[in-house]
Amino acid sequence: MERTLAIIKPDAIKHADDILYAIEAAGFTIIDKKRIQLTVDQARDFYVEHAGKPFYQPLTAFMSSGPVMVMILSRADAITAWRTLLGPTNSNAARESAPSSIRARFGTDGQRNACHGSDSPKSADREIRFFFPNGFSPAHL
Ligand code: YYY
Ligand code: MG
Repeated sequence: MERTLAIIKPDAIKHADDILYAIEAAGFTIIDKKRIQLTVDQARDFYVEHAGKPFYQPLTAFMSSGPVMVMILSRADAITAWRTLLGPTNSNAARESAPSSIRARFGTDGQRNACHGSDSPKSADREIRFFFPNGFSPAHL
């Protein structure tokens, strides 16, 4: 089993129940989850790979604009499977090429795209530690 980090972004928190249903229907186990609000500094740190790009400032403002749900998902091939379920980064493109994907169903545009998913084993490891530095604690689920 592989693990990945998922985030339900502020634009889609109102669809959290439907998104959680889609995650479980696709065979993922939710190992841990928590609802939090990021500070702008946490959002900048999380997305540091994009520092300097034109969308970095608006992205980090958006990500800290309201509550998010961060989750550790487990499944065979979880990183790729979750990225596939998400669909393309831009929700408008997702509606063209992957209409049943989460970004097609629940996202708005190229920034407000409903959910995040780690893009590699290295980033999954970093991102899980970023939000769950003390390891996961399934007792509260
Ligand atoms: O991994 P993924 O989320 O699919 O895309 P990234 O290229 O890593 O970009 C991270 C995040 O930034 C994306 O989910 C939306 C936002 N973004 C944007 O606002 N404008 C862009 N041109 C590209 C990405
Ligand atoms: Mg990315």
